[in-house]
Amino acid sequence: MATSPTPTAEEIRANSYVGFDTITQQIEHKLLKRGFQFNVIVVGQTGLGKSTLINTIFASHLIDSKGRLEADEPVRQTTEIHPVSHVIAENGVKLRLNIVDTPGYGDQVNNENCWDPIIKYIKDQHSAYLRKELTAMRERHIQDTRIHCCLFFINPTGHSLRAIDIIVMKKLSERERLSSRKFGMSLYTTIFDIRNMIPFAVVGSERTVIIDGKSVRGRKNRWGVVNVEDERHCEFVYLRNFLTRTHLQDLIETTAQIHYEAFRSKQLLALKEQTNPRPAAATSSQ
Ligand SMILES: Nc1nc2c(ncn2[C@@H]2O[C@H](COP(=O)(O)OP(=O)(O)O)[C@@H](O)[C@H]2O)c(=O)[nH]1
Ligand SMILES: [Mg+2]
Repeated sequence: MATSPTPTAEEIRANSYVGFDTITQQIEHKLLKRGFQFNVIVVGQTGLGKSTLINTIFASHLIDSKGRLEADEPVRQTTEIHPVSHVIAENGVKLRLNIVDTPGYGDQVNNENCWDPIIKYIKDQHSAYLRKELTAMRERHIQDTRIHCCLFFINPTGHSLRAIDIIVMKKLSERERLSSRKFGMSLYTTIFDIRNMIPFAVVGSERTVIIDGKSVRGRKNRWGVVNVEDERHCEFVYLRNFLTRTHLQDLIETTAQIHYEAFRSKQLLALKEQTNPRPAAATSSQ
């Protein structure tokens, strides 16, 4: 908890303590009451360890290997994109997670256009937010389903990337390029260090193993044991720390202030154009 400096005895005695220094505590109180929202989409072939990694990052069993929230939920056979919601808490801080699985992505022989539902899903969340924002009696706090982060899984074959992965990564980053050109790169500068590390070579596990007498999350294999949280074994810690400990707020803010803002202004300008078309002469002079 942030603490504001307590007034000194002298300040109180002189009756000069006003108390506006408590505004930071007031803000914190309000934020804690509301909680935070973080929306992640995971993209990658079945069996690459998407569900396991999400559960490892948030140290909770949020999704099972079938992409279900509860074990008694029917197994989804379709390739429909379906978010699961979960509230986790740490030291009084509530985090509502929306995890969007993309079942079946890249599993087919013919994967043409398999990225369309993913791109559409991301765009639809922005449209839904804009619609809610534009109603006359809008809610004070609009429920946010806009995707803050996309975890893209690549098969660690050691061979080059699959053509489909390159296409999809390009499609996903087109949105980013578009908006950063318009709004400047300032918000991104902080993440350049991490960009040099991408892709992360990570191991996920929900099981614990004993290493040097300590119980850690890890995996046993033919060659020994992997401690997920040991930087000498894999890069899980770098990814987890980036997502939760250093850039959670930055990812949320970048989505709202850069990606959504670009989407919003484009939509509103198009709407204005529709309702109030420019005279032909002005258009042709462009
Ligand atoms: N060796 C290894 N196996 C993993 C790893 N992550 C998950 N698995 C295993 O791979 C299988 C598929 O994992 P799952 O998380 O369901 O993959 P998803 O289909 O991409 O969601 C399961 O048997 C996991 O235990 C990993 O980092 N290393
Ligand atoms: Mg899964």
